[in-house]
Amino acid sequence: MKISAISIFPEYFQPLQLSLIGKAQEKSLVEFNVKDLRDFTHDTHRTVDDTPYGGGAGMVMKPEPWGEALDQTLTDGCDLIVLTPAGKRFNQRLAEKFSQSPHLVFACGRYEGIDARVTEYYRSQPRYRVHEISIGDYVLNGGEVAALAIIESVVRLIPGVIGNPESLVEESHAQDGVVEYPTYTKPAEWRGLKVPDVLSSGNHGAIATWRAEAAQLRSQHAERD
Ligand code: 6GU
Repeated sequence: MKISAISIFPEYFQPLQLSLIGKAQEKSLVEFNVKDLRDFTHDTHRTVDDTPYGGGAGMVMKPEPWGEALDQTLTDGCDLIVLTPAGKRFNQRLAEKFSQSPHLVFACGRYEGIDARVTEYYRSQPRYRVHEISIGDYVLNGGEVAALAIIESVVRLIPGVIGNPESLVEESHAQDGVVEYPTYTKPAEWRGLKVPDVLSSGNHGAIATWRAEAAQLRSQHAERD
């Protein structure tokens, strides 16, 4: 899979060289590249934003640098992911869908967002799929941190990235909104707290039942959809 990101803060993506994702790159399972949006400006100040039509606070990202950057980055059949708090809420289903893509392109907006014609234009191009995505109901200064979260959740689903693929089946959210059961390891007692007896019983049926019930309780408590 190819992953591209466009941002005015390309250094944000430095952590992708670490750990799991770094290894996936070494194994050529993913190829990551990041572009600086300011490289697609033509004025001495490398301007990427301007005041909003209609007035109001903040600045809006200009369409021209985004158009030039995206024209040079998008490929036929790619998924363009525009990060915005106004987007569709990201979840494990979308992570699974994106993990099937040949090429993900992350457009990281800052300030009050990107001129709305940018998504409108690329949506009108049938060779691209455009997704406006949010990672939750809170406001970040820009899309970079959201892109990092999405990239990590997607890359770990690519076959060969995770050592034991069975861990992907049981884990939290793999089954429609049900989170994982609580887990324990040695010692059997820690600070007066004991590991539930059933887990040492050797009774695999009883263990499975206990885990299913504990997962249900946890899911209700987490109040997820
Ligand atoms: Cl994708 N961007 C910004 N700026 N804030 C967010 C977000 C994205 N998702 C949640 N909050």
